[in-house]
Amino acid sequence: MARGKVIVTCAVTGSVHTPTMSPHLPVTPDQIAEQSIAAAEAGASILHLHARDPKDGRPAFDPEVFLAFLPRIKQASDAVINISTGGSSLMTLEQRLAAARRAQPEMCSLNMGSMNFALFPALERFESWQHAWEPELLEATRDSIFRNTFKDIETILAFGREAGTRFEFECYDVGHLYSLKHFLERGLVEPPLFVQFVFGVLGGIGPDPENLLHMKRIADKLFGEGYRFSVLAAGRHQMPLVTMAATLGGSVRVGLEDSLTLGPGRLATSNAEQVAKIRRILEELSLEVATPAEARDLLALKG
Ligand code: KMH
Ligand code: ZN
Repeated sequence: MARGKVIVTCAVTGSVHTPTMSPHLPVTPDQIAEQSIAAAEAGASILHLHARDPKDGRPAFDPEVFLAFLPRIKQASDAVINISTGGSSLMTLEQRLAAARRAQPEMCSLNMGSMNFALFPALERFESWQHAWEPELLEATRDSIFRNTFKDIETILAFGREAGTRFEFECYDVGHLYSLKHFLERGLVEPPLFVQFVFGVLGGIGPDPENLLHMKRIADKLFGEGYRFSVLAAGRHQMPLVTMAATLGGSVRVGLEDSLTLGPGRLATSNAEQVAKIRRILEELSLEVATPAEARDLLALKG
């Protein structure tokens, strides 16, 4: 029975970390494709994907950059492709949607509210940068908003209805669960919902175990049997909180988008290394990992 299985998502590169922070962060299409395929081979059944400018690793939205790696991943693996519509907080909504409109994937992320989304604390941790855009981007997040208005969310949902794309609903605080409930009541989203609880982004809910229990308690109340939760946590909180999620019956997201490390003071050398680690933990806990086919079935994806 797939119902009790854990869906492992790997978020391969994101737009939060920058090349100076880790030499292992994939940035070129080749690197993104290779690391995605290896993550799928290690046990990830969903690949959450962003693109980067191959020249300097800057977050990118051009669909052509996505198309330089998406077909390679699809050809080499059966994993579910999940394209970010969050992009980066410095992109417009249409920039964030451009690749999804073009590729019409099985799944996209959908961020459930507007918020501060700060990267600037990382400025203190590095003395020099490989590229001038890195400190500039981090500094810009001091005075920008990750904009996801109700109308923005409706626009992305309308895209999803047309494309047959379902969503990873990213909820960074308890209020975002109530916003999702609002869309459920309006009939604009349908169960089974895949709700990603996001912990540890500066501007969102903190990475405390009590917060995970509270998010789950409220989501259980709002969505009952009609949802499946997954957890991602930023930085060093990643493995402890996703492990807690799995023991509570949830799914997990790992990957270099969310954390560059494998453990304290140790950079992960690839996305696959993090997938392999959570897989070992899950197996030690006698929890089974869902295959891509089982994930499609559990989340009612178009396949
Ligand atoms: N970087 C994560 C905290 C998105 O791509 O839509 C959130 C994220 C957003 O994955
Ligand atoms: Zn993302």
